[in-house]
Amino acid sequence: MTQSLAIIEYLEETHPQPPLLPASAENRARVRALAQTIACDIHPVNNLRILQYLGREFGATQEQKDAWYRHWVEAGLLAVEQLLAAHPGTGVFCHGDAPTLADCCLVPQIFNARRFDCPLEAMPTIRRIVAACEALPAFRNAAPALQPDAE
Ligand SMILES: N[C@@H](CCC(=O)N[C@@H](CS)C(=O)NCC(=O)O)C(=O)O
Repeated sequence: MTQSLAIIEYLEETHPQPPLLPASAENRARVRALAQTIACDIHPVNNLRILQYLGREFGATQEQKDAWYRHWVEAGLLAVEQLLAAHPGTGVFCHGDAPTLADCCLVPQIFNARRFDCPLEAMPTIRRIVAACEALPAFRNAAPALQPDAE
């Protein structure tokens, strides 16, 4: 099984409780849009193979690769911040007061942003939501370092 979003949707279908998608089609569209903004717009251009290609094919230095990473992550996360801050559906979490598919995508992207020292000061809503997620054992136990294959 491949692709994070497909895997999460599979888990949602096979383990419907607690739900990671809201009850109404409109709200599901919002949650999926948030998740896809992260998984499809932000994540791919910052993946390791892209950064390695920039170095290998164009001679980009580490500093230039870091600048690339920060530019695209910051631009993408600022868009997510706007989607969250401006919407009445945002609650303790990205949508409402229980975690959804959107939070499942946001938390690892922020883990990655911290790893690359990407500034998050301009994203207060994201920081608040991620703190709420990180207070939950389910998110804490999913930290990369705690996985059996962590290097
Ligand atoms: N679109 C894929 C992306 C998977 C992916 O790229 N995973 C990262 C780790 S989070 C990876 O394998 N990076 C290594 C690389 O870029 O070569 C998904 O959502 O599952």
